[in-house]
Amino acid sequence: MSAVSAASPPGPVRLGLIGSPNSGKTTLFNALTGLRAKVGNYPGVTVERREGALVLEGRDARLIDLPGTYSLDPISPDEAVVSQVLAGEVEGVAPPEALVIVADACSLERSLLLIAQVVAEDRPTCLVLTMMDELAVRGGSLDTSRLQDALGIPVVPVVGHKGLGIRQLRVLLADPEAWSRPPVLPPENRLEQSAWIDSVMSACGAERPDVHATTERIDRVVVHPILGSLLFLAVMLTFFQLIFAWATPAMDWIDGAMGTAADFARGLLPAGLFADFVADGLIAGVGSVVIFLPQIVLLFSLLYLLEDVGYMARAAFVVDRAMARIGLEGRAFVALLSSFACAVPGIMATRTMPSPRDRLVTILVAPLMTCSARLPVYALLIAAFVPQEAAWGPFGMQGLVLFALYIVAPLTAMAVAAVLRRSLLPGEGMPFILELPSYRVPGLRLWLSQVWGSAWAFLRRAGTIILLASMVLWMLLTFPRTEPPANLGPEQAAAYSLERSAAGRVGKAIEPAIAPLGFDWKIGVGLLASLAAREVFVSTLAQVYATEDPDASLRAAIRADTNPVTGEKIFSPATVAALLTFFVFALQCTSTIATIARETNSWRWPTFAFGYMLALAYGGALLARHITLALT
Ligand SMILES: Nc1nc2c(ncn2[C@@H]2O[C@H](COP(=O)(O)OP(=O)(O)OP(=O)(O)O)[C@@H](O)[C@H]2O)c(=O)[nH]1
Ligand SMILES: [Mg+2]
Repeated sequence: MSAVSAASPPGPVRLGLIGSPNSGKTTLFNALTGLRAKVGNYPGVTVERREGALVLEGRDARLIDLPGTYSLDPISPDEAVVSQVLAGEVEGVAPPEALVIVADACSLERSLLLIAQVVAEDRPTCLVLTMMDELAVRGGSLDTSRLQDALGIPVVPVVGHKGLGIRQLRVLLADPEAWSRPPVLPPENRLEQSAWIDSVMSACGAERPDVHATTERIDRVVVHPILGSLLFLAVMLTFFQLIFAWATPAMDWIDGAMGTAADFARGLLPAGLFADFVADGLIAGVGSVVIFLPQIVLLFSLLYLLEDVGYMARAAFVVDRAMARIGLEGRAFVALLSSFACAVPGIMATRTMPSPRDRLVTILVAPLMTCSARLPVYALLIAAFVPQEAAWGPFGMQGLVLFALYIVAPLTAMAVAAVLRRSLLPGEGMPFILELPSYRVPGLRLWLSQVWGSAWAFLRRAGTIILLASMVLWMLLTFPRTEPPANLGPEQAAAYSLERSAAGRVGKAIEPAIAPLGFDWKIGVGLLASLAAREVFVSTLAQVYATEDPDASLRAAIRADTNPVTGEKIFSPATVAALLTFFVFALQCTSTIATIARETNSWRWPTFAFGYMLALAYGGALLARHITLALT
């Protein structure tokens, strides 16, 4: 155990991780701290500083994970974070005392410029070489002790995702005061730096690795102009098929369990308002959303698998080529792809974009991407109203509709981006400079922990925002209480009281505005509630229908609901089409609105985004309704 020397500053030693994008910094950060920061096989995953506490050989330390950067001269907001943290310009954040450079051993030469700049900072610095496994597979080699001599700083080889070399690294990191320092600092002028780089490369006797043969072979198909696009479509189609095909049994099971829980609560509690609150308010509300856990888990399992393998970066490449005329650069597609999970990290991922205008356009269209909060709404309506039979070869109708909903949104986003480019935010698109990573066999542990993280985030939302919304809505749907006339049957009596509740009255009040879309006041209440978060639409409908008939499943209840005056089905094909379209386009998400406000530093842009998306949603829903009416 190394003793803390008297000269070392008080408090934990601060270590900063610096390196090129996709070099494995966050993987190391997670391995050293035991945290679960987001890792992915494409450049630009980390866009913010993240700190973690750890104990190194008995000494307290703090490790700072930083966004990837090719040099210390920042060209984009995420890269600027690195220079700001180094210079101690971030308020309340002490600069790191020692720097840990992380470099991909397979592309050491391309990291040497950054290494030269960081070493020239003249702080204790060490170098961690990641991807040593890949270097060996690709027939390259590197003499780390000669590299250490050439650089004058300690060098540790690791295989980050497997934890190899981490123990030695911990020992080294515990004592930065003892790290060797170069006798002469690397040059600061670019020209001399390139002479310096050559000398380091020859001094360490590096055998440059061959191109990753498997990657090259696979990419001949995957990024091929025609085959690549076809493959992309096939991958996406299969993706949505699986989400329906595999999730159903687990969903039915959860559905049953929720029903049992509600019955159990009713049996336990004395009949009355409180029992209604627990069964129809809490269990029906939260349960109706939790049912979609299997689909969420499947969605993220497949998404992370594609991402970890390295396919997502290719998908961005293929889509970018197909959309070359839009005027958005490749990094925008990476941000838009992550918006498929959730627009909030997607919008934050735009920090990798150097051009402020490109970045703004991307932020404004990112909420159109089909985020996972839409999935419960789509899945409910599709499961209830789209027949299950096979429609097109192996592809079922339900999966196809889901695929269509997922694909319409990005196409619209491209169109909106093109319009913004030609009107409010003109400018030339930047060239595509996304570096395609090697294909990698993803680690099971990483994959499971990513999926678990997302599943947990979904459950946490259900336990917080959805639970809160369910409580508030139950009150609004229950009070003020109006006694129904005695001659009504139980179901009509419930409907009578519901219509006269606070929520019912608001729904009735907005009914004229949404009637052209075929929506009644119940859907109106759901739409208003969904402004907080999209899934709340599902929990609200569940509560509305549970009040009328606690025994029917939500799916069955919305199928059966009819207009009391005309006797027509409320959820007619035209209404369902309009409703799905509305959810494709509307910006019903307070977190996204807040994130846009924060990232653009104004309320103008979130207002603009909300407005144009509402216009698209209303117009699109109206169109969808009339097309469906004409067809049926
Ligand atoms: N084969 C191999 N893969 C690794 C190693 N270390 C990390 N990876 C993988 O490399 C990819 C990138 O890892 P990250 O830790 O996200 O890289 P990063 O440097 O934080 O990337 P940015 O945040 O985008 O700058 C992931 O798919 C990791 O699983 C390693 O030593 N060997
Ligand atoms: Mg990272």
